[in-house]
Amino acid sequence: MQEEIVREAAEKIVTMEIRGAARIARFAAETLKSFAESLKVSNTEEFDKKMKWAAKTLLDTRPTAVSLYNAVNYVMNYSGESVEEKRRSIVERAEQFVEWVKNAHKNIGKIGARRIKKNSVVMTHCNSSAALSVIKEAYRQGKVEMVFATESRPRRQGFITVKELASEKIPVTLIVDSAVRYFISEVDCVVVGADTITANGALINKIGTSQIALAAKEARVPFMVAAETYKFSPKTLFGDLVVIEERNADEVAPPEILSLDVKVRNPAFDVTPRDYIDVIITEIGAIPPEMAYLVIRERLGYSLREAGEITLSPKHFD
Ligand code: RUB
Repeated sequence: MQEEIVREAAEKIVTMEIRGAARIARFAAETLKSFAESLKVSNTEEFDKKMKWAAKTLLDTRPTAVSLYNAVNYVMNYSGESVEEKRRSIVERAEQFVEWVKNAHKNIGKIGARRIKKNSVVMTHCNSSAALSVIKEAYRQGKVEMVFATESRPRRQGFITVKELASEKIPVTLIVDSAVRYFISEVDCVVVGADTITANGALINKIGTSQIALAAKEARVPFMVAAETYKFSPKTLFGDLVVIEERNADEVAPPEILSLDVKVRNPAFDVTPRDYIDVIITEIGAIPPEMAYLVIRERLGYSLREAGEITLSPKHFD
């Protein structure tokens, strides 16, 4: 069954075998491509219907990272008169999106590294491929002395970060999330990734990010966000709020606690207002958070003028 390609991919995103906003986006684009390539249909209506189903199935996996929406939206804006033309268009668009991801990471590394001073101690949170591009490039340029990586409860993505840095011989210190303020005075700058940047420049990222931003502001430590332009949310321009995913209680507490009459809540992300952010490093430049609207307009093609007319869903899965 060709549908299995999509069901299996969705399962990998839900269970977090594939995780992190950029990886999820790239994987979704690649999945739509494989599904389109495998589809055996007799007419274009059937083709469109199946592609819409695949798009929706992928979108329903995790609600917070807008990169998933932007990836699916990009690929699903395919064109063509025949099944073969449509298929080719999807393959092309998916490949273009994957290139976007790869190039964005390279440029973000270069641009972000310029903002890091010599002999810096850098703090990061969770596991962000974009933030790590900056840190690794700055290290290559001899600017990073050491990295503090938070554990990032409950899923401990900090372990992935320390493994990745250690494998490149970058000095790294693992700390628990609650030790951030204890160590912040030893830090020269914070670099984190993004799941979503809203039209007003707020950051949505792994739970705990906003506490780090608060501690950084209090200690006057620059707080930098590494975010590719497909992390900016066109939907927020039209008033949509970002949905914060709440995951299962068993990620937080063991069975003996869950069996008690105790409520457990497990939000996966939080919101850092723009006042706490010094700069957002995108692949097209280092911008203040106040410029988020311009990125959405120039790079993603949505503008306020169109608010009355446009449909935010891509034309093929309305
Ligand atoms: C991952 C997370 C990352 C962003 C950015 O959350 O919050 O900081 O997704 O990562 P989860 P990247 O592990 O729950 O998916 O820069 O790789 O897109």
